Amino acid sequence: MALNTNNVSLFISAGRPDQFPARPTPQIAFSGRSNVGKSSLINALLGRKSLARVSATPGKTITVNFYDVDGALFLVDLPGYGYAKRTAEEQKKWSSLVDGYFSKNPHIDLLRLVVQLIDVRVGPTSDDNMMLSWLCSAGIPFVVVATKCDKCTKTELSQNLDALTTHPNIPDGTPIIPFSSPKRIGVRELWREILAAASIK
Ligand SMILES: Nc1nc2c(ncn2[C@@H]2O[C@H](COP(=O)(O)OP(=O)(O)OP(=O)(O)O)[C@@H](O)[C@H]2O)c(=O)[nH]1
Ligand SMILES: [Mg+2]
Repeated sequence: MALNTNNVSLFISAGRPDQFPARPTPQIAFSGRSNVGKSSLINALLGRKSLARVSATPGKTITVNFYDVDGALFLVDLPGYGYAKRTAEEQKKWSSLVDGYFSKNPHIDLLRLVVQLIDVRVGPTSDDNMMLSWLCSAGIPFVVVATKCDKCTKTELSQNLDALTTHPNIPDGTPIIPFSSPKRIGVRELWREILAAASIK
């Protein structure tokens, strides 16, 4: 691939929409419930152990993190939803930041793909369903990544992937990529989707 994925840094950890980068660089956003494995997946994609912070206590960092890959791509780690122990104040901050990502991002025109993570053992939660139907109605291109597939037996995995394929909120033809961060399953397939969406050869 033409992209040097070793040349990567945290561009900004934005706590407010006015901190989103003005630089016109294609963006790939990662969405999912808290603890689904977004930060781990970004580390796996970039072959790093701890570039994106992986938290034992979920949902505590409420920021939108922009990782700059070789000056050509931003990987955007959105704060996870569905974290029950959030205070009302934290929940408000979460909503305004995630809404802000889509409505106040100066380069939302450069959002090429949303990578929607779903825990393959759990299947889509009600929050996941809300996100999926919103992505469909907003016409934002997305792929589904089925995370933590190392925690399933082969039979469970194939049943759960089938259930995703036929899920009413996941349109026919949506790529569904089984993924495991520790085992690096799906890394290549996901990069292929990302590079194609960002038109990077
Ligand atoms: N077995 C297994 N564990 C995983 C996988 N991905 C993430 N985890 C674990 O799940 C927990 C949460 O992972 P994170 O990557 O921090 O999840 P997150 O979606 O970024 O969570 P928030 O930042 O709170 O929204 C950590 O304990 C990870 O080690 C995976 O593919 N397989
Ligand atoms: Mg995270």
